[in-house]
Amino acid sequence: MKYQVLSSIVAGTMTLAFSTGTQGFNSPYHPRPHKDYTVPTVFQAAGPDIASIQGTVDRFRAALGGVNNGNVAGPLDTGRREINWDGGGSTATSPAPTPFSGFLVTRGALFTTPGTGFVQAPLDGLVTTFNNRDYANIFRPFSPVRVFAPVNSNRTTVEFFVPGGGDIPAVSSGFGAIFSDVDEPDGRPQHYGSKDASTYLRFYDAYGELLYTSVVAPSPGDASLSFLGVLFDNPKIAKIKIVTGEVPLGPYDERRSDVVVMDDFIFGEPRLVK
Ligand SMILES: [Ca+2]
Ligand SMILES: [Ca+2]
Ligand SMILES: [Ca+2]
Repeated sequence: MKYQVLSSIVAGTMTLAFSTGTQGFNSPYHPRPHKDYTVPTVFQAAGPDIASIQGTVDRFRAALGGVNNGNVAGPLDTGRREINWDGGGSTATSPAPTPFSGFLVTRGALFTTPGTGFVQAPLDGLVTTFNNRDYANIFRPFSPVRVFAPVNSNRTTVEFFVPGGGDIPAVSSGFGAIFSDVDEPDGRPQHYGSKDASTYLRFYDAYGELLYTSVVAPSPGDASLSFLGVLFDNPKIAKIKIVTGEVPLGPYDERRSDVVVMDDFIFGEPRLVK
């Protein structure tokens, strides 16, 4: 036993000695790249209806790559993927577990939440799922008729994989999402009751380093729509953490808290980590 401990210390020392001056020599790990921070391009819009964000959404699509790769297996070098949560015209209320792998193979995205799962639903399905009649009026889909939300949480994590299967981790150049009824902050001075932003996204690279954080712009009133898209100069986003609203959806009055749901996710083709 004693001998084993000693020999492992010696082995460790020798490894260190060899490493000096031969950076990365025989390393089983990819060396972390030097900081090559570039400011991403941010696309954002908010307003009372679809028309208020449509132009910005379309400009983000074009910037990601004109072609929607649909369910084509990767790896592909160009284009984008989209998830509209509409199930090809479904009006069903569809609960999903966490991790939610329903789009892992077809689009290359895996979703997790600290909550109990997710739901894809039309507005009346939100009413029944969360036992809140207000939800028929305070939200609006961007792509009809279903929206997307975590259950028993306001947090969603997106991770990219190469579309086509095999669970191969991937990175994307950009990610955008549509949100309904982001109310805060409301733009008034703090002492008039404005609050912090309720809805924001954090972007991480393949090494777990935080790349960028941005809040989602609010719009006053009911059933507003907001869009936030963030585009980097090359594929580097491995994961996005999304916080939607101040509290999870549930049977409370939304006048007390800002509650938010999601619609379309639009992202650059998930590509192999280099
Ligand atoms: Ca939709
Ligand atoms: Ca509202
Ligand atoms: Ca709200």
